[in-house]
Amino acid sequence: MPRFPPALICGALLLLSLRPACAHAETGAQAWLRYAPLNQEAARQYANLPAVVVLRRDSAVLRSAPAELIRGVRGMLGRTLREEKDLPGENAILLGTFSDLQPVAPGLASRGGIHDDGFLLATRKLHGLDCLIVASATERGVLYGVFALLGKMARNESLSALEETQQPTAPIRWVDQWDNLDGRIERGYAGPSIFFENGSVRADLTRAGEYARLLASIGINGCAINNVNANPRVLEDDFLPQLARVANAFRPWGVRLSIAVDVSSPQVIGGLDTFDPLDARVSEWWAKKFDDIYRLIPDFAGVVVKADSEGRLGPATYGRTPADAANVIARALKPHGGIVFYRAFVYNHQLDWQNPKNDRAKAAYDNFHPLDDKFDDNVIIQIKHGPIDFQVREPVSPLFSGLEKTNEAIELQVTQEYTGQQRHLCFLPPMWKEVLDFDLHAGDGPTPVKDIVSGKTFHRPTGGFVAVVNVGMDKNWLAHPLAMANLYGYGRLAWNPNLDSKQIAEEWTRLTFGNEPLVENTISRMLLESWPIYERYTGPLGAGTLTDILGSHYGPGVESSERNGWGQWHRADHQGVGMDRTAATGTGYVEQYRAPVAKMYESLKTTPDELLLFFHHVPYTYVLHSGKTVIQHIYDSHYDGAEEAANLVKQWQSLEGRVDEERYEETLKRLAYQAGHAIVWRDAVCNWFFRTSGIADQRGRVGHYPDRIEVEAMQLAGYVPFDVIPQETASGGKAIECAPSAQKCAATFRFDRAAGWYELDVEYFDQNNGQSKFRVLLGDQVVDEWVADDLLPATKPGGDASTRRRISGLALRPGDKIRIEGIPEGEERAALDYVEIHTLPQ
Ligand code: GCV
Repeated sequence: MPRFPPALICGALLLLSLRPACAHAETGAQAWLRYAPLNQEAARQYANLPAVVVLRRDSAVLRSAPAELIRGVRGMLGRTLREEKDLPGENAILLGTFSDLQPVAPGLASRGGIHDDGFLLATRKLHGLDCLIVASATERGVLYGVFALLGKMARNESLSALEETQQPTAPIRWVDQWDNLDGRIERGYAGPSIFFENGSVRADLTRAGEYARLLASIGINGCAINNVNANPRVLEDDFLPQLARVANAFRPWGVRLSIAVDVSSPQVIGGLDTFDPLDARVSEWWAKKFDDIYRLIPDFAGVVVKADSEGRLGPATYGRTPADAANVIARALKPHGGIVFYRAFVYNHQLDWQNPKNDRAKAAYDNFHPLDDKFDDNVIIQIKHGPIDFQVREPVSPLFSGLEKTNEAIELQVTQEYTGQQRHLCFLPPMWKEVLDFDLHAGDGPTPVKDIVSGKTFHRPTGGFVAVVNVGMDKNWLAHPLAMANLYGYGRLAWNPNLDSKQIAEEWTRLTFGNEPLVENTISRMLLESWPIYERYTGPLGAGTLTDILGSHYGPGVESSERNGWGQWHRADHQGVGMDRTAATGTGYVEQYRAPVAKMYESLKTTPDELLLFFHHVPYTYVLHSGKTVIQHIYDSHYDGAEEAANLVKQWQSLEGRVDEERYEETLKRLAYQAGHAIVWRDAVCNWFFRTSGIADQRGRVGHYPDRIEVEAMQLAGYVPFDVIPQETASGGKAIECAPSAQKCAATFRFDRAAGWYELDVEYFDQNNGQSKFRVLLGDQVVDEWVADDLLPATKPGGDASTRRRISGLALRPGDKIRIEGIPEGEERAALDYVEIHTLPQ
C-alpha cells in the first residue's frame, strides 16, 4: 500500500469535511487557544449564534472580552461579529459585569450567588430577542466567561439553553516565574526569559502579553515574574518603570504583576546599615518603596519572599522570625491592597547527615507552626505541596494542617524540575489531585488540602494556588509540545480542584489537537499514564526522584542524595533502604501530622507502598502489600517503566497524519529520546541497587544484556576507554572517548548473529559543551550519521548526557563489519557507551 504524506491525507479529509484543522503546521504558540476552524458539522450547531456582541462599558480588561470573542469566532466559524455598545434590534451576545448589565438584563447577579471572578453563561429572552449573556461581578470574570464560551465551541459543545455558573474555589490563582534579570531562568527548560534580557526588562514584551492572555484563559490572576532567589535590583528606582511596562502588558488580561523581593534590599540597595525587620528605618524604607511602586503600578499585586533558605539572607540574621519579616513588608503593602507570599521553604541545607534524627522534611512545620497567628492578614504562607522539594512522589506537607490562623497557598511546579525537564512526558495533574484530595484530618469532617488552602477549612479570608511555571522564549512556551497540558491542568485545578484529571486531559487535548476521537483518546491516555511511568523508571516507593540532586536534577544519581547536608536522604545501604521518620524509632516527622494521618504513616502495615521508603527504613527483602520484596519491586518497576515509555512512542506513532506534522515530529523526537533515557535510568538505578544490596533480580535481567555489545570491547582506533562516574550511569561502568590528540576515532565490531532484519541502538553521550559528529558504517556503506548537538544539562559523560540513536531496518549478515566513527568537537569527545542489536519482527 502506498504511503501518502500527512499533508495529503489531511487535504483529503478536509475535502470530506472530517478534519479541517490538521493540514497546516502548528508551532504550539497558540497553545489551547488555537480557535481552529470547526468542521461543517460542528459549525452547523452554531449557525444561530448572534452576529452582534455588546459591551456597554469599556476598561482595559473589559476591552479584551469582545476582542477575544471576535477573534475566536472568526477563527472557528469564519464570521466576524459586529461590536455594539448597546442592545441592537437583533439577537446579541451581551458581555459585562452584573452592574453594567443591570439596566438591560436585571437580576442576573442573584443567579447562583456568583461573586468575585465567578461568571454566568446564560441564554435569555430580552425584549423579545435571543441573547447569550456572559456576566460576572468582576471585569476579569467577564473575560473568564468569554474564554469558557469559546472553549465550549472549540470542543463542539452545545450553546443552546445555556445556563451555567462557574465560581473559582479560591481568590489566589497565581503563577511564579524564576526568571533572572540576565534572561536566564532558574529551572527553566524552554529558552530564555520572556520578561528580561541583559539585566533589563525586554524592549519587546509581546510574549509577556501573550502569556498573560493564556493565563487569563485558565483563570490565573497574578504572576510574579522574577526568581525567588531575587536580585535586589528589581526594587531600584530606575527599575520600577520597567516593571510598570510588564504590568501594562498584563493588565488587559486581568493578570496582576508581582515580584519576588530580597529581604536584605533595605541594606543592599537602600543605603541602610540594616535590614532588621523590627528596625523602624527598615519599615519606613519598605513603606516608601511601595508608595513609589503603586504610583507607577496602581494594580500591583504584591510580593513573594524567599528568605533564610538555600543561602538567602533572612530575618534569622537578626534573630527575628519569618513573621517579623513578612509583616514588615505586609504593613507597607496593606494601604495599597497588596499581599505578601512568604515561602515556607525555609530549611538548613547544611544538616549533619550523620545524625539519624535530623530531617529536612520537618523544617517547614518546625519553622512555621509555632508562628501560627503571628502573621498579618495580608500575608499568605506559600507551602510546597510536599515536605521536600517537588520529588516524583512525596506525602502532603503537614504544614497545611499546622496553620489554622494563617492564610495559606499551595505551591506546585509546572516546570518539570525533578520530573524530566520537559524532555520526558510527565502530566502532573494526577499527582496534584492526590495532594489536593488528601484528607489531613484537621477538623471534624473531611479536610482535604484543597479546602484548607482555599481558606474554607479554617475560615481564612484568603488563600489558594501558586505554580512555578517557567515558560520561556521557545515558541511553544514549555519546549515539549505536550508539556503545556501541565499549565492548563494547573489553571483548571486552581479554578476548580474537584475536576478530575481525565476530564482535564481530554479538554486540553481537544483544544490543543482537535476533536477527533482517536486523537483525543490516545493523547489523553498517554498523558494520564505518564506520571506513573516516569515514577516507575526513576524513584519508586517514595524514595525521592533518585536524580542527581547536587547538579542538574535530571538524570539518575542515586548516591548524590547521601552524605551531604541537603537532606534529601534515602539512606540506602547494603542492608536496606528508606528514611525512618516514625515517632518510635525515627526522626519523628510523622508526628507533625494530625493523629489519624500520623497513625497511618507510623505503621509499616498501613503506610501505602508508594510512600513506604519516605517513612520507613526496611530491608530489601521486606515484602510490600503487593506481595513483592522491595528489591524485586525496584527491579520490576524500572523494567516496566522503561517498557511503558517505549510504548508511549508507539501510541504516538498511531497518530501520524492525524496531528499536524510539526508537532507530530517534535513530540515523536522527544518521546523517542525519553524511551532511550528511560533505559539509562532503569539500568543505573537497578545496577546501583544490585551492587549495593547484592540481591539478584529474580528474572535475571539486571546486569545481563544479551543484545548489548560494550564499545570498550570493540576494536578501537583513536578511542580510549575510561571509567564513568558514577559508574552505574554507563553500561559496565565504562565508556570510550576520543583521545585528546585524536581528530577522528572509530570503534569496530563484527556482527555474529543470524542473517535478518535488525535495529541497532547506539548509546552515546551528548554534552552541551561540544557538537561531536557520528557516522555508522556497515562495511563501507554509511547507514546513519548525526551531530550530537542537543543541549542536555551535561558537560561530561554520564546519566544526564547518555542518549540513544536508533537505526532501524538494517539487513545484517554474519561477519558484517560495523564501524562507528566519532569526530570530537570542543570538550565533547564523541564518547560512546554501547551498541544494542535487536531483531525486528519479520
Ligand atoms: C529557586 C529547589 C530548586 C531551586 C529553587 C528552590 C526554591 O531547591 O532546585 O532552584 O530556587 O527549590 O524553590 O526556592
